Amino acid sequence: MPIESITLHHLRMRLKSPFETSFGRIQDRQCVLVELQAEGLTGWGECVADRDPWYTAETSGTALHILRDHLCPPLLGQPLPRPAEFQAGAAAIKGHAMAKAGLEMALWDWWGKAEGQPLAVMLGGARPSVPVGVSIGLQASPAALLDVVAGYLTDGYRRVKLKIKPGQDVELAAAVRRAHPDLALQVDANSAYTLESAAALFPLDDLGLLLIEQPLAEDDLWDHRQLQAQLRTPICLDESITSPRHARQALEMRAARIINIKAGRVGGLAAAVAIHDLCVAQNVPVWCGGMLETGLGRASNLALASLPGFTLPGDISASDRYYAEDITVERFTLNADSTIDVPTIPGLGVTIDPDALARASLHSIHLTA
Ligand code: OSB
Ligand code: MG
Repeated sequence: MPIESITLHHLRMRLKSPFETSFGRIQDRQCVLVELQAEGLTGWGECVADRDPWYTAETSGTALHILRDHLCPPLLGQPLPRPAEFQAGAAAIKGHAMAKAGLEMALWDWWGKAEGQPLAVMLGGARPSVPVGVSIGLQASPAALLDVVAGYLTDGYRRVKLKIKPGQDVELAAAVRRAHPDLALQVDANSAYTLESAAALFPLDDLGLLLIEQPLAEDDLWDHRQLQAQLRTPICLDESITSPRHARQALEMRAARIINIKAGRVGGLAAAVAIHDLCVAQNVPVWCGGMLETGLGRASNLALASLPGFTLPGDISASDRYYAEDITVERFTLNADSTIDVPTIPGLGVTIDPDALARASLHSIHLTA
């Protein structure tokens, strides 16, 4: 079943409201969709690299380059590989986890459709719905933040994550804690502190947080170990965990007690499942992070989060939290118990709306055998 073509769609999606983190503020989200054609079936994948190299080094531009010039050419005209075969072939290419993950996702989708298997089942998922929370960006003032939190609680979210950065941290978390004494609450610094400046975070230990996500630099496992030794609240690593090997080493080092798993950051769903399995074996809780995905990546995240070790709520909010117009026909909605249903249709279980795709598309690259 040779691959006839691969189309790369470079998208720009308008967020309903700006999203601000310690690394910057965005109003539009870019991503690259991978559309793979073989044997009359189409596999779709989402590469979560954004326009700017702020979260990690990859960008939509580097992903387009690596996909077009390195990852796709060996596949064109060849039999469609299993995800594991593709990863073995791509292992020679250093880095570019998000580019690899986007193409791998399209392979999972294609094989799921070909074999009548929903992605969740292929990955070993067990649950029909998964607990979710909402990730709230930095706001103009503490009062504005309290309003936004109250709005999401009214929507039904029972777990809230606050973005923090130096100068906008303890005061914000304390204000939300005072207003909501029993709320499942956590913070994410996106690597904005150093071991020295992180002393400002010690008062967070008295706020009963679920976790403190990625306080220090992404390549700073050792200093996370030093910081964790001084905090009762678990540190959760996001940016720092780029492979199953790093996950193992971080746990051995006690650099964190919880891991945020994102398939894009670790090079694909296969590596994400491997990290899940490693953490389950060591009794380390994991949860599924988010990258402001379209409906396509959201479907993938829901399938991944249905694995049994994902015991903490994921950053997988309902579709209406993100985009005025998504590119999938299906929309994900929040259940009354702060869960979202896992798709049950073969593959990712979602369909692309061609008109919405065209409206979001900046340009596309069509590769043929
Ligand atoms: O650090 O978890 C993060 C979004 C983009 C890049 C990095 C992060 C995030 C989020 C949003 O926190 C999570 C979501 O998709 O709702
Ligand atoms: Mg994070």
